[in-house]
Amino acid sequence: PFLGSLLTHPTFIEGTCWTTFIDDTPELFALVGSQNRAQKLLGYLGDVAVNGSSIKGQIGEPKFKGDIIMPELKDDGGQIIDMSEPCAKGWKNVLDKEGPEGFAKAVRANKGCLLMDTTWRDAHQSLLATRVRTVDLLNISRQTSYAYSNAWALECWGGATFDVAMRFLYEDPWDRLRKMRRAVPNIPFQMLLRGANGVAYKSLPDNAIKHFVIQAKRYGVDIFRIFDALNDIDQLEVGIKAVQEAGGVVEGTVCISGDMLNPQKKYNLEYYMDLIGKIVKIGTHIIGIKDMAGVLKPRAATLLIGSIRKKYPDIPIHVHTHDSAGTGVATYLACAQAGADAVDTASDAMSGCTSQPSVGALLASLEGTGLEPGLNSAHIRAIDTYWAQLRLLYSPFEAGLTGPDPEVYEHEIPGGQLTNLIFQASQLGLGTQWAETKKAYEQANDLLGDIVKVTPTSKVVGDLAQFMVSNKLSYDDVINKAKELDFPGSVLEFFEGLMGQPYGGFPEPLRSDALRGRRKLDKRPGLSLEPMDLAKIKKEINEKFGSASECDVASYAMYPKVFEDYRKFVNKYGDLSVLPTRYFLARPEIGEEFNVELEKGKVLILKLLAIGPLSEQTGQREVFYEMNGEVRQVTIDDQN
Ligand code: 3PY
Ligand code: ZN
Repeated sequence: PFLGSLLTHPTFIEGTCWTTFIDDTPELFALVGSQNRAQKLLGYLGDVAVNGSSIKGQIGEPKFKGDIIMPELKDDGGQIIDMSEPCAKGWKNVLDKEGPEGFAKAVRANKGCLLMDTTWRDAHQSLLATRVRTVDLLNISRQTSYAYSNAWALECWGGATFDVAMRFLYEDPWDRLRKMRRAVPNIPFQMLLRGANGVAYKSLPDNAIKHFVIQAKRYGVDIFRIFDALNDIDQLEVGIKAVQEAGGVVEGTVCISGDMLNPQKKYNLEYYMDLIGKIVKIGTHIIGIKDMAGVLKPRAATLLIGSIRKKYPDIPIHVHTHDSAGTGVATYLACAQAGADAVDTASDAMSGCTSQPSVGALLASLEGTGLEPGLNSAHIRAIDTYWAQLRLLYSPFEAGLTGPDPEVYEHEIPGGQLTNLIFQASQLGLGTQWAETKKAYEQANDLLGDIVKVTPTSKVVGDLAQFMVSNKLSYDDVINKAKELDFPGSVLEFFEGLMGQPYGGFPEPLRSDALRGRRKLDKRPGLSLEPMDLAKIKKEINEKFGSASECDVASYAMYPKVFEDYRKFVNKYGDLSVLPTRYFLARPEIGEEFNVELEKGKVLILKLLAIGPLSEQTGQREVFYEMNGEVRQVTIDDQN
């Protein structure tokens, strides 16, 4: 069947694009050894049956046990919409026809304030430790292509989703991108790119960033939100240039820090306008405003967006906030009224707190203002019934947030990190130290010179805060004992200049005292990094794992060890992205039947029959599964 599908594939017949054929059509190549896949899958299922899930960060089992009820969308006459094909209407058509400049023009000419849905990226990064799997995105993709057909974009890739996919979910992020793209052809896709860091935690050689962006554009990303965690323009420029060269839509982005209206704060209107001026000069199609902690209050938003709108009447403004303080909708309303072209929301059940503001709440708030986003509220609510079920399915990754935290105006912890820190504190049994950690975070930020805090600099501040709490160090202790303290690695990397240059410079004498003779970069790190030998990487991956695509090279360039571990896992257990999440995270009941569609048309019907007794000699157990009517058995090491 493999050779048959290959020889009759149109690309093969045309004889075009041979070099990218493996990347474009991995499913054909995945068929090789498909007989083996079922047995590998049984190995994973058997392991979960005996030892439970080993997914990092998972606490307990999913609260959702039943079958997910899929929403139907109805037209104005109450008829169920035929969704046998994805929706064809949407802003992606404008972009593909008119290019990035034409897209920007059309957006400026649009009267309403468009919405970007972040449910597929930032919302689950901020609420569920980035653990939502490809299968659960694809299952709702058809409905999403209809309900969000007039959306600015779906934010669905980049940020932490890239490494978490490989590291914790054993999935290929590129495979996810390709599959999403095929499933949703009509809505632009947006990703989050950390400037010169790509999707990693520190700077990479420029050629690695360019190579990464070329693959991302090629396999489905349209709009690139490019930021730098210190708003370092030299670092930003690397990302912007890479996207310009790849032909993507550039959303050059400014990160918001602190209260702009507080005269004591160093990040004020003048600072932001100056930075935006530099971004516009390098060349951006969109101006991105990234309020990663949710500290942009409505009045500040009116001033900032109003000023940008006035100075740059032709450039679309796209605003991103987190609802940590509970003020996100008020901020967006202010942004829309001051001239923002698009803002970011999440499906209601995946919104609020550290995530984006709720789409339903914003739609209601914009009603009758003349700034309506052009989405059908009933369809959006229908999609949300799916996400309400998914939220329960992923309950093992909840941080236990109970409500808004207006203290964010003081500690300024970004949404994604806030949930992470709460989660870590509760896992370490440090729940009571959470209030202390927040205070220490504020002090750590002051010690580091009041820096912009977002991946990766937010980790620097978080690591220093945890270091202070666990070693019982006060603000003054850190200053006075800096020459002897064994600072966390991330703090030293920041002081070395490996994350770029902070606005206003590094704090002295703390920097020198902490570094104690280590190097101090005063230019962007990429200038002193040798280009990566990407051809050599490809050859080595091929030798080690038997195949290597350009996407594999890009994954390896960002995360060599994570990529290798992922490939080893796949060699052992196969591609698990097709396994329903319930059985990925927990074992079924004895006798419970479920299906796994290995590839189109190849469905396995599985039933756990029994888990055998522990063998004293080997420390192993036999697990018995029924697979398409036949009894199969796997031997599993009991780790308990
Ligand atoms: C990321 O870099 O992953 C972020 O979400 C920053 O806000
Ligand atoms: Zn965010």
